[in-house]
Amino acid sequence: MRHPSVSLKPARFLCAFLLLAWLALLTGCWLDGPQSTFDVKGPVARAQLDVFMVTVYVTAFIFVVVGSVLAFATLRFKARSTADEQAEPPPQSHGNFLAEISLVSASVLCLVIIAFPTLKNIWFTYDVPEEQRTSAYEITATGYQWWFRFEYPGEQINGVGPLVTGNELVIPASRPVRINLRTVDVIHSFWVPKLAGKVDMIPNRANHLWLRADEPGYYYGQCAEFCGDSHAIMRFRVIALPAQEFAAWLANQEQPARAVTPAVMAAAGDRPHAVFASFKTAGGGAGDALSGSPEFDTNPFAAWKEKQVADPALENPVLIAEGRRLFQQKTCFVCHTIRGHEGIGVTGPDLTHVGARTTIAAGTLENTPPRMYDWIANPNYFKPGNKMYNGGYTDPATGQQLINLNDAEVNALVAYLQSLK
Ligand code: HEC
Ligand SMILES: [Cu+2]
Repeated sequence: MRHPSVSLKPARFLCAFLLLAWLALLTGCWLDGPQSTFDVKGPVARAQLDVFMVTVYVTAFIFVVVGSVLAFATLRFKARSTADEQAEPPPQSHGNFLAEISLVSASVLCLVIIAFPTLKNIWFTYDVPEEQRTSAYEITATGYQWWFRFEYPGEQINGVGPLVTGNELVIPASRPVRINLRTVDVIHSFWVPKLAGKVDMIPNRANHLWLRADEPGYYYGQCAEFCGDSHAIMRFRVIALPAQEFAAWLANQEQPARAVTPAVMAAAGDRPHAVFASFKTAGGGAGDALSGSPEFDTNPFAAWKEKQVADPALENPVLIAEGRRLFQQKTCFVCHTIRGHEGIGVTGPDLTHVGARTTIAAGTLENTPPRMYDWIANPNYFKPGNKMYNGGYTDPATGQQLINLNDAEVNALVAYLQSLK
């Protein structure tokens, strides 16, 4: 006897699958991930979703109509007996003016229905609407293989130039933000699915986009144009803050890097080094797994807020001072800027306030001491081919380590960088 499921026709499987997929879509269980374009949080993303949905409705309508006619014809006119099969085909005709005109008009109508919102939203998403332009905040985002640099042309720091940060873009909420898009190397693409996107960052071309976050929050961004080895983990975050908190954040960022002064050292007294025994994880420096997305204990926005404040009780000034010294000695400073301290490099992310970020390595790892340890000990494990690795760590040809760091040194560097709030 045949097993009942064997007799199920493939068509039935297909139907069942489509039905389940449709149910899943309807109940929304696939649609609220951190990078979902269906869970929109701003007017630009909403306009893009609207165009998408209009297209979905129109094409779904076409699918149902054409599908029904096809199903009807297939069932109604199928051969029911051998006689049917052997019979002459019915008289053939060619061309029916009425049918053709109606089909052409119906298609044109469908396209017009799609074209109206599409054209309207192309204008809308292109630039900040005229009436909001004066209140728009301007930022320049630059793509690097494989991280993002953010510059605030409106915030000039005396004798330095505009404020620069890396990988975490902090913006004012409920206010249009106009983002200039640049790249220093290949084509990248700037995409924050819940807010807006995506627009390419093209060499020698001044692109831009605009977005607005309806509410304060923590949003996920991603490079959306294949750009080499670590393209898939070229991520970033957007943190939207209420006006006052944004102003406070700017004021803090404009400060030079936090220095653990002798006064702080005195206050700390003779705290034992043991508290900071090692940031090294059991995995052995390289981490146990390629952590795809950082998991926060709390929600990421709360985690971000916690990161903004230093807790001197958890800091070891001696270790921090040692880390600052090593940052020069191990040549980290040639690629990274730490404004006010020794770092002056521009080929890597600005680290002036790196301790206040929730992620490192362009949104790849959560910014905790153990994860930072893992990153500094072996950056190429997490981001194959990254420029910190190739430029500063290991000779790609021979595999020989160019900067040798032992555990104690990595610990000190981590303590130092984490103190930069
Ligand atoms: C040859 C240039 C170069 C040198 C030298 C270098 N780095 Fe980097 N560093 C980079 C680049 C490029 C990145 C970005 C990597 C990425 O995310 O693709 C980076 C990323 C980082 C990050 C993560 C920052 C963030 O916000 O994502 C930290 C922390 C860091 N480096 C620390 C160090 C330390 C400590 C040293 C010295 C031991 C060092 N770097 C030496 C180029 C360099
Ligand atoms: Cu990219």
